[in-house]
Amino acid sequence: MNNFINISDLKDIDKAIEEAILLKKHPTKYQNIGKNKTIGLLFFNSSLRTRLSTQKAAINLGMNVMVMNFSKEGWALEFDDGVLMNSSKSEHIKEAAQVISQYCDIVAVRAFAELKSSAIDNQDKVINGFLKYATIPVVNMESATGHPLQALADAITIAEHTQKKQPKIVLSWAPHPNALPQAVANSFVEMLHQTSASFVITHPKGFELNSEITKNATIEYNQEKAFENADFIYVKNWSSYTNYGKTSQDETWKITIAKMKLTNQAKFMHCLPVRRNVVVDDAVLDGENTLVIQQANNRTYAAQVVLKKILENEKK
Ligand code: AN0
Ligand code: CP
Repeated sequence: MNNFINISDLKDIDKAIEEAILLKKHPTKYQNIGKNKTIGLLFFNSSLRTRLSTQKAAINLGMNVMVMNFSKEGWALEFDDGVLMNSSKSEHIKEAAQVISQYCDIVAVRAFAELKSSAIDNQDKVINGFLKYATIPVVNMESATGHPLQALADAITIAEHTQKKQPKIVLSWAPHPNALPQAVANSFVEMLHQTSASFVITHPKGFELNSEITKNATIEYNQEKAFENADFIYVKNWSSYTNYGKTSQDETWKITIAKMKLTNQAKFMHCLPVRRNVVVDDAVLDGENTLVIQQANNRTYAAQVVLKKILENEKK
């Protein structure tokens, strides 16, 4: 594997999950793979889990890590070609990516959707700018359209908590005060498409995800109906794709104990950060069926599997 931009960059997701579970048992077994190699982690947005777990994964593989909060510390970058750079942008991605490629062996990038225009966000200019001009492998730490490291960690967590070949997984929208990207939901759906799980997406009308990503997935507008017999409830807010960037705080969609009781004692999942009692009630988040802390732990092994494959330059 050279770059990790989408979950489909993994040749075999089931094998990657197995390998991650092995790495979890012996995290420092491959400490020589990354010896004298450097990863640069570039953040255009805030992070807790992605920053620390990717750093931890690289350390477990013996790599050196350089972290840069690009939005605060870097020059403002221009991503369009052929522009007259006489405004606020000081440096073009063309130079920046080539320069970074001389200092690092892998570059990982976080750059969220701006949620102003789907046409612009779908171009995923930041990660694609790095892909175009960097001469080293590029890893997606949440781009405008996807968060595949999260989806891989979620797949690992689900595998660890079910014996079923076809568990019922529900991706449920939940309310939020801010307009949030669709990236986490997109990658979760892309990941589910690659597994044998049966899944349902539930959200209010008008909150459909990009139909190219959901393809022929089942969509159920009645959240309570969707929850029936579920083994996993994966919760995420996303702003509207069709009415791009519009949000909703409709509290009838909040995750409550009463709703969880409709399920097959389902496990509760969320990528974090989560707003308590807005997205989900304390009683659910603090209950015995929550997997959120385990999910965050698996971010390390998801990243470690990906970095290991890149370091080994496994052919697709
Ligand atoms: C981000 C999002 O929804 O994409 C990051 C989640 C991993 N969440 C927030 O900004 C709260
Ligand atoms: N889940 C996740 O990506 O968390 P951070 O935004 O804290 O990295």
